[in-house]
Amino acid sequence: MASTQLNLDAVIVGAGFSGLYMLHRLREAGFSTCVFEAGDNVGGTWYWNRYPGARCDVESIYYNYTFSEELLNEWTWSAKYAEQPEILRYINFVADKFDLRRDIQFKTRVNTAHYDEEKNRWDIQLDNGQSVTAKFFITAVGCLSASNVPKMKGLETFKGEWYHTGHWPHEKVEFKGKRVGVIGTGSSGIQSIPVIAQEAEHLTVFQRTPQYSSPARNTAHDPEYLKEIRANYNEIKTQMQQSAVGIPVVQGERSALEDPPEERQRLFEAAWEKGGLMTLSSTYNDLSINPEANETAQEFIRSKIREVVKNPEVAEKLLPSFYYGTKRTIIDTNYFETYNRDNVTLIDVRKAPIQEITASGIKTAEEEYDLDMIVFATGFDAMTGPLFKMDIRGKDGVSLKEKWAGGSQTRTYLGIGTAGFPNMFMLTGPESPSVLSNMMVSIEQHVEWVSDCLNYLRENGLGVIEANEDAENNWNQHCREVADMTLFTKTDSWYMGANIEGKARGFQIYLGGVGTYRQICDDVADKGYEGFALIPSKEPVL
Ligand code: N01
Repeated sequence: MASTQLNLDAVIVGAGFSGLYMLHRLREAGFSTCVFEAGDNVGGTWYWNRYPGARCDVESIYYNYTFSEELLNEWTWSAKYAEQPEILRYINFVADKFDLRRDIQFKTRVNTAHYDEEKNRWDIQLDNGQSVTAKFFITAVGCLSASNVPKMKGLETFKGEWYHTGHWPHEKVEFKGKRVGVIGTGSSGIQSIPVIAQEAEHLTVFQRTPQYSSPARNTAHDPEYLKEIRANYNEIKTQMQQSAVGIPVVQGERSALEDPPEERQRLFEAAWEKGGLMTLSSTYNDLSINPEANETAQEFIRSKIREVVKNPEVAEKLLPSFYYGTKRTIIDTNYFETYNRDNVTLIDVRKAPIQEITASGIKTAEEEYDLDMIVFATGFDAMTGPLFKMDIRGKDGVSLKEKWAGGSQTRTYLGIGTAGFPNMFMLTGPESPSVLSNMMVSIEQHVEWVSDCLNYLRENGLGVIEANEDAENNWNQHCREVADMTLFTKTDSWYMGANIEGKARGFQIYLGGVGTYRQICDDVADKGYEGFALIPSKEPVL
């Protein structure tokens, strides 16, 4: 980026899927803008999460940009579920195609972003000492980008290698001949464990909460199938946008309790055989809201685990008991089968908690395990974590962290704006559908909404847009009410902030569905950005 370009219409933080598209849209609309990105290349989540086995659990045909027909026709996904290197190649392809790199400053972290009410500008300090001012401050920092390495006594004394899945090295990590320990059995652990087990001399899995997981049944794409998808993509795109979670899903129309056990078993078996993210959870319409219905799916998966895992004691340790679907639904390739290998040991750290990391491994309340490598698949400080990594201050110098009281009082309007922080937009922010949707659909919707909004402000001579407190309180209440109608809020999960020590509990995702959400956002815009205060510009800033 040219060093003279320090006074911008918009600063965008992050060069993942959302930041790249935001850059493209704003540049096309004639706004001066720049992306600041901590990594040395594009990709965001897919740049950092390079751990073995990393794949997207949303089918590749739905997990791409849809804004450009040309782009859709130029890219062909090799498999039903794309692996991380292929997704990263795709993101690089997009960055090259739209010549995005010239407005991205890599290896640059935004440290602070302070709103100056007098000047109506955001003052942004970068970690290289550079300052930038911008009319608009747009965060495209992702929901799961602040890695969580739990505070464990003695980690600094460990003589071996250790990695977090969300910050995986760019060089190949060698497992061969090593005794590897993996802590964590969420999506990242469940994807990486089978792959590490194939290479490592021995793998010890430290599991705190057993998880429900069902087979992905990944396959290479049939060219004829892709041809058909391409021919019908407009219709598919509409279905994605109007759906509940951003992928077209055939949702069962009756309660799990309406069917006799044999029929339920038949449908669950069919879903298990078919594989895929929403297949099992969509079999019936009440698995996420009715505890008794949920129990039928729980028991079905537990029976599958007992069937797959040969050692009954190990199988017993792997049986989950929380409400199915209330932690992220996981699909896997040979996860439970991995526990049949001779070189894999499962340790229940709920029963015997990890006490400390020693120079030579991990010590639990029962035993000490010698390890050459520890892999932390321990997740993220989700939603608010990536925003709190920056010192963001709105009117009167109030920081976002103070306003949201460290996360417990998180309040947004539509998950896009928050009162007291004028001209700041959060792409896939807290209280939007974000992580409980196909992120690509939610990202495109937010980016398009924000760029339309900036165009509207410019066309109408408006200089300030700020969420009203009333509107945000109502939105916050609505989000909570919708979430409380489900079983999601009954489980300790990262959705609830429960995975981070000291983080207050609260459900920060809008569960009303991406189709409904899109309609709400469109209605707000159609009504002249109802719920936002709009103030005429004192100067022709844009
Ligand atoms: O993280 P997680 P993740 N001692 O928080 C355990 C997305 N994603 O990186 O459940 C011992 O789900 C923790 O135990 P518990 C997806 O949205 C998508 O796997 O808290 N264990 C849990 O088992 C996903 O949900 C893909 O009791 C500790 C694990 O670590 C999100 O990212 C792939 C511990 C953390 O699981 C996060 O997934 C990967 C401790 N002190 C990720 N602290 C796709 O396929 C934590 N744990 C697209």
